[in-house]
Amino acid sequence: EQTIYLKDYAPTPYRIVSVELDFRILEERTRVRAQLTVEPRPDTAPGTPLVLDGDDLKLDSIALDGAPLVLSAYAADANSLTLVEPPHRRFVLETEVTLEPASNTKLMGLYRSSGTWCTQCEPEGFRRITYYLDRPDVLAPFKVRMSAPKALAPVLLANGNLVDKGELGDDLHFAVWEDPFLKPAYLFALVAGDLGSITDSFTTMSGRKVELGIYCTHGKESECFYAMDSLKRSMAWDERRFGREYDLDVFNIVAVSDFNFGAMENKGLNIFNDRLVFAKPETATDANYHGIERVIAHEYFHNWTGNRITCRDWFQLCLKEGLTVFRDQEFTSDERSRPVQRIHDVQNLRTSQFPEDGGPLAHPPRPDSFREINNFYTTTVYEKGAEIVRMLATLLGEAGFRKAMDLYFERHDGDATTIEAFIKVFEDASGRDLSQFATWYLQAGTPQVGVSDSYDAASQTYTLTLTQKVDPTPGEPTKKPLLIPVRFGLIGPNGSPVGWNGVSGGTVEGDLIVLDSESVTLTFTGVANKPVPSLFRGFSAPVKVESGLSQDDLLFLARHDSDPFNRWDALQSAATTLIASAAQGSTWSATDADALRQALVDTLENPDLDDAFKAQAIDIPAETVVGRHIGKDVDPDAVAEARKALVTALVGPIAEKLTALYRDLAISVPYSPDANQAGRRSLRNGLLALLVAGSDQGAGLAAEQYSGATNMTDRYAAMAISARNWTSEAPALLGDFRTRFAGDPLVFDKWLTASAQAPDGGVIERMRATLAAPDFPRTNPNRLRSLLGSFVMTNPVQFTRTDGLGFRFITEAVVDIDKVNPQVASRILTGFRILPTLEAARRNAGLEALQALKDQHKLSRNVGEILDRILA
Ligand code: HT7
Ligand code: ZN
Repeated sequence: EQTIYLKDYAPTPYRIVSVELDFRILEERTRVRAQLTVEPRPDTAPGTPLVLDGDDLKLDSIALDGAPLVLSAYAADANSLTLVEPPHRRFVLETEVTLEPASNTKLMGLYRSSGTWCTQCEPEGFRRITYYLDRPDVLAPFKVRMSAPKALAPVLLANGNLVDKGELGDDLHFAVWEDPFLKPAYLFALVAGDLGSITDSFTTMSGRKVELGIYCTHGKESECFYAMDSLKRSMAWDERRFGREYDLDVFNIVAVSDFNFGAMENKGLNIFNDRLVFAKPETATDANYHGIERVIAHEYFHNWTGNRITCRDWFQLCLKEGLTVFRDQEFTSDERSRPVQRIHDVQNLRTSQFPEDGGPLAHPPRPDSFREINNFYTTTVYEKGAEIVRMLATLLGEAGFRKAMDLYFERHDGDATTIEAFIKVFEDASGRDLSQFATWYLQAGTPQVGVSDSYDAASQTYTLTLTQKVDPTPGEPTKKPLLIPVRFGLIGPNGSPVGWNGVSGGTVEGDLIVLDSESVTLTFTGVANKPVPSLFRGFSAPVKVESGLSQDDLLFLARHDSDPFNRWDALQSAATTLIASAAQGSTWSATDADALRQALVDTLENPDLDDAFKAQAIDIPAETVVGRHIGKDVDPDAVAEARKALVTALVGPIAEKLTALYRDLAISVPYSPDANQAGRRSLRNGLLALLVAGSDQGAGLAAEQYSGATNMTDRYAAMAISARNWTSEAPALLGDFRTRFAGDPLVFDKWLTASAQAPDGGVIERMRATLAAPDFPRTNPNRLRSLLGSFVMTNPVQFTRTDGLGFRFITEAVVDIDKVNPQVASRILTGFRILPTLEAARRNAGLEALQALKDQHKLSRNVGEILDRILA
């Protein structure tokens, strides 16, 4: 199968001057007529063929400048349309194709979701709608006319501004939308359906009024207000923080039930997975509200970082995605709590990106080859991409970063550009040489930073050595040293900061060490007392630190570090180390457990810390995080057992205290999704998780909370914690939840997720039965991911069973799903990236299941690529 290489990039020989599309939508089929005004580029040789992309298309008719083309002038098949010898001047190419959106289960191109016609074009869906130069560096203005039966589709939407609408005969009507901004085809969107809506408006900083609309299934309008509020706050924030104003008169969002991803930033017409729009307290959790706010912001921010400035080719994906994730993280940090958001984002990075970067699917944030671009919408491109932008912000400082971003918007507005151009902007704005820094984009793998230090009391000299190394990753046997910003502080014996007079041996800029070679030794003079170093404050770089700190030093940092991130991290490291060593055969001492317990109690009782932070601090690292820390020959049963034993040891002596605290944290006022209330609930549910895993009374408390809950956050937490610990009440709670919310698909997802996390031996049989039920919606990505995605990613005990049952359950499901929706199938299969970390029996059982999948089935390019990379 064909591999595509970045080095082969060349501009198209023809440019598309403008696009006019006419969609005639009828119940059974949609006819698409495209009029493309095309011209050769100045350096294109006469006679150069024009090759347009297609995918699963059948050409009905073709004309050039109004005259039908003779057969010898073109060649068309499902995947391309070639004009053999186009005129060497501007011309209009007109094509017609017929689509059957209802049978488009891949959910790319034009498809129907619960009756609504909608599109998904990123990255290569537009070629499933019409023959086109379907690549991000081909920018054109689009005018779209659409007609449809009024009864089926009273709402007709596309990008840009509505310029005409009216009635046609036969109960049809039409609308014409025009987008004045040049855009790549991946930002095209169209929606036609019978939808309800809510409307609002936003006045921009220059005083323009923008009409805002959110469209949804009838009856769901009242669940869209949090999304609307998030949108307005995003628009205001982008003006305040980045000086970016919205540019069209309309901004519409449409919620659909069948969607391959979270949402899509189509120009002026964002399309959303409905799980990221709908919210009401009885059915949505605080985490859902948080997710809605974040993704609404993310897609809105793409208007500048993605749409106005887009990518030259798909290798540059993290140009828009990494930067936009950074922007949405900053938005949430400003709207809620910065330290809590940072911990949240780092937890996410460590549970998803680090495993990707350390396994068979590792790739650089800016890859240089792929077989299937859909497989590269990864946590490395998104979340590591955001960390790289964050490091730039750290290196340049707030003002320097803003200056560089201003230059980026000024210099590249209207461009389809590259990572190199982005870095160049930062070099020009700051005067810094960022050539070594750019390696972060080009090299895979998580750097490991080693730390050693010594203190000489006589000379009051403190010496700190930092080393870096990156293990080989697929296709990259040797690694270059990176430029790593280390934000740091030195802490004295009484917990206050320790100063120094001078430092030599490396670059220190204020509170930042610039680690730019394999080893740097810094000598600090005038250091009055032996300090404990607090390194990578705020997680200033996406690295793993081998701090060499003792449990005592870690717990000292947990109490005294002025940096909240490092306080949290110190507790996590202390707990991870204890669980990992127990899982590998040693046991912790009673003193270690006592000290960690005391640190947890001190954190809980500290009046200066907020509830959301405390919740994160008492969250004992998940089995998957500990497994990753161990790194190889992992036995998930042993990890689970060690984790359970540690929680029991920690909780036992303080169960009464924790229960009292749990009870005190009950909220008596009506539900609000705000950060304060959500923080209080998360702390209370964090305590519940400890009590259920580590005490006898926990299971009963969870059951009590479940039945008394007045909101979904508390009800879901009680059920999910019970399921994860497989308490004797868990089956009844799951059963009640399923019937109580029967008929609500987004709540069904929650049931599927919690069910898949049960660690008992019966979970696979139960999941099989769920999947086999005749009414299980087999084509809906949310349902499939909630069940299978959460099983592979968060239930290592059952997924990696030595008898191979968990692995085979997934490969069998992947075969079925692949026939319907290859994108969903390949994403589920990525769960097998864990194999190299497992002990031999499990690893071999997993490899056997994968080999059988490869040998016995014809697979899509999506699944084939992931499979080959894991098996390589
Ligand atoms: N830029 C969007 C990516 C996306 C997508 C990718 C593949 C298949 C379907 C998709 N839907 C949306 C979303 C984003 O990052 O904002
Ligand atoms: Zn994005």
